[in-house]
Amino acid sequence: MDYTAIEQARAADGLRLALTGGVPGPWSEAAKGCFRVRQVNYIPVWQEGGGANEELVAWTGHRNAPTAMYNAEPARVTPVDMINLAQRLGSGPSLVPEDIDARIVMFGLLNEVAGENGFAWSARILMFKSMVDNMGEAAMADSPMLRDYHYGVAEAASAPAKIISILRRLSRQLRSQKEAGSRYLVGDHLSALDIYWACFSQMLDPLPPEVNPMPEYLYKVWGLTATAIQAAGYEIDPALLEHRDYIFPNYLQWPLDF
Ligand SMILES: N[C@@H](CCC(=O)N[C@@H](CS)C(=O)NCC(=O)O)C(=O)O
Repeated sequence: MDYTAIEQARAADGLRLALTGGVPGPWSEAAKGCFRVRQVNYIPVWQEGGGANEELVAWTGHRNAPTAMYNAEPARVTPVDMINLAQRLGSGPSLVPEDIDARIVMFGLLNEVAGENGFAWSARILMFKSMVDNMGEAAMADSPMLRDYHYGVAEAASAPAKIISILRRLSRQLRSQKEAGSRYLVGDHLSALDIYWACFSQMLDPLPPEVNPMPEYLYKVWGLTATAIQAAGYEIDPALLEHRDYIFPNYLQWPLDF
């Protein structure tokens, strides 16, 4: 991915997208996927994962990624923001089902996968727990990520059960969709939820380095999720991974580029 310097991006018009650089951060990757499917061009800007990102904060008001800046409009940051912006600016296939019930299920499951206290949020809490266990609380005290994503001992203790309940609900969704003859998580077309789950599944089972050349440490860190939920008696449903193995090569950047 060819990132543009912040100063230059800030002076430009159109869509500028701050993305966690050098890693396939699921929130950033899924936003990229939505703009790709809707055929929206953007200027990519590097966000340093875990860094203070002062220049970015001065421009957008946000430290983390993805942050979408469209012309002079306010910054957009959440998955729902990304989807709505891609829908508004783009012309590719719609990311949002027409059917109201499918749409409600799609946004509900999206929140479970990518929202605050959802699957990836809880997986990230487990990642922080391991960092605190290994390096000590004092060494992690200044980490902006522990602060921004509300790390705590109680949150870490409840994370595996939260993750498992979300994965079971996704499995149920895929099962009933399969029975209805669909490969997608809702309805019979691709939706934003398929993109989000494909990208977020990396925190359950990372894609291999041939198609996903991410740093070695992330394999270890993301592997913690599977270890924790397996220790709690959960076995990964292969259907969850078969889904993303279909979505990635058919709809998203493949191999990944970050
Ligand atoms: N802004 C998103 C959350 C995005 C998010 O969690 N981003 C993470 C993962 S890509 C991130 O930027 N991590 C690196 C950091 O915080 O520096 C939201 O409000 O839902």
